[in-house]
Amino acid sequence: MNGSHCKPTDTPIQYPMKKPVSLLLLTLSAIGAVVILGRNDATSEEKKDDHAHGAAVMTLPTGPTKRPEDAKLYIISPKDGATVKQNFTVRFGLKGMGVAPAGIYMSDEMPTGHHHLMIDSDLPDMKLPLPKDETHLHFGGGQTETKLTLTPGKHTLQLVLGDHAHMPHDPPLVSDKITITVE
Ligand SMILES: [Cu+2]
Repeated sequence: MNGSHCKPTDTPIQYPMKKPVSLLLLTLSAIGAVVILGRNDATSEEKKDDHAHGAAVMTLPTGPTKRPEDAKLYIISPKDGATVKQNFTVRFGLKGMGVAPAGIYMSDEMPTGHHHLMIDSDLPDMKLPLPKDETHLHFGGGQTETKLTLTPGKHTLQLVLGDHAHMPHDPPLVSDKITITVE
């Protein structure tokens, strides 16, 4: 195992930066609704969103965000056991819920979240906001894929969905952990 030297490159993580996020298309597959939001950034501190078309004032829940029992989180690619080049793309799959940027809470009826990728890591405490470091990547802009560069050898990847406040849902929605070989 060679887990200490992994680092993402080209990762379009939005939240530490103040650059504009253009229109995000949120396909809420559970409901079949399509909602278009424009946001300037994706920080959870942001209280209001001048560009949210037709969105009412959001009342954020205080406890963990409920999610549908039958929602599914999975890594589309690479496949478990795959061999990949040092630079490769990871594609995130989510069924039964929508993807929304960090800071966005739609409603109890419209559960959403954003992706978190655990690299060579065990699951963190599911009752706390997900950690943020080079092995716990947040995709607070609502991204559904990323490019990674990892050192040659075996690595594990696992997704955890987080809510508007980077908290795992109730119950937590976690993908299978896959093992890949970087050549
Ligand atoms: Cu997050």
